[in-house]
Amino acid sequence: LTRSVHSVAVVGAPFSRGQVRAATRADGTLSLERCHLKDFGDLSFTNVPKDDPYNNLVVYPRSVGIANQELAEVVSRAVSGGYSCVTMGGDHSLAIGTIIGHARHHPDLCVIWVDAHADINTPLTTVSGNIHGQPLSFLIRELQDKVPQLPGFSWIKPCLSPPNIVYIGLRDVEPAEHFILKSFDIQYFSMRDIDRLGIQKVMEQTFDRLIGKRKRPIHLSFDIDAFDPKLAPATGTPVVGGLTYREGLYITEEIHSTGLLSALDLVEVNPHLATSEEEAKATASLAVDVIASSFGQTREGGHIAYDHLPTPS
Ligand code: 5AB
Ligand code: MN
Ligand code: MN
Ligand code: MN
Repeated sequence: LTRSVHSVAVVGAPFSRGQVRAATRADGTLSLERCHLKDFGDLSFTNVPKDDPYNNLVVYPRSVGIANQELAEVVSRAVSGGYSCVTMGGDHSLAIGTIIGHARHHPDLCVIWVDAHADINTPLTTVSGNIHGQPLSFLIRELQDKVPQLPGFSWIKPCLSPPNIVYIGLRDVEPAEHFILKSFDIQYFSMRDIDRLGIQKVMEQTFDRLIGKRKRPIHLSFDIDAFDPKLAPATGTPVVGGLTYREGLYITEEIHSTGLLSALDLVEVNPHLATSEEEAKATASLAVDVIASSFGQTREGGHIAYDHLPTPS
């Protein structure tokens, strides 16, 4: 009987300046079977006053920059302390800080980005101006000659290369983003690819690409809007035609089975955008399922509490 125990750090990052509308941590409580949880609390971010848009377009650059700098510290502390680090967002701009913080301790990490969106606009290609649609552009080394330095971003050191990133779930990719994915040969499995291959082959090919040659730590950046909006309505940028519950949990079960998950972002859960209490609850509990499944909760059950059966007397 094996009882593998994970030490998991939980960081709340109720950060929302990477987009115009607010996003918050899903829910106060989280408990995971077979895991030692250490709550690192909710970070309180400083909103920089007079945080004027860059180019009259990109909103809150200084607030996003400083918040991510603080978050990177916390994540790198957690990971160096031997924890797998779960960050509950908050909008997806926080992946700038979590990935940089994670990479300080594990420079060889790879990223699985589960999302309806590619989040790889540069500050010069963004149409919305929201930084939650841009985080990957600041992280990829090979892209830096196309990325201007935003105020508040001078501390950032890009730490990813195209071969170490795989997307799953894409279905709303802007033209400039598509150009970037193609010209840098970044692998993605769109919803169309999932329809064609099935989620099992998608996960096989994901691992072939990322850890086939060499085992390395996995950073899973999971945007709840990857799921179909019927399942995850309480999010800022829902897109029809998303992952089913079963596809989503298959992804996290397979990632858990690698034994390589080292950090997880669960982002874009925003109870304020729910139109009813049920919608808010459904989205939050889906987020909890994603986290639990990433750390070993299985749909088939487990016999951890049983090592013998009761005998009739
Ligand atoms: B999310 C869009 N591509 O850049 C943009 O939710 C959407 O973190 C970004 O994936 C969605 O604003 C950001 C239109
Ligand atoms: Mn996203
Ligand atoms: Mn998204
Ligand atoms: Mn395990």
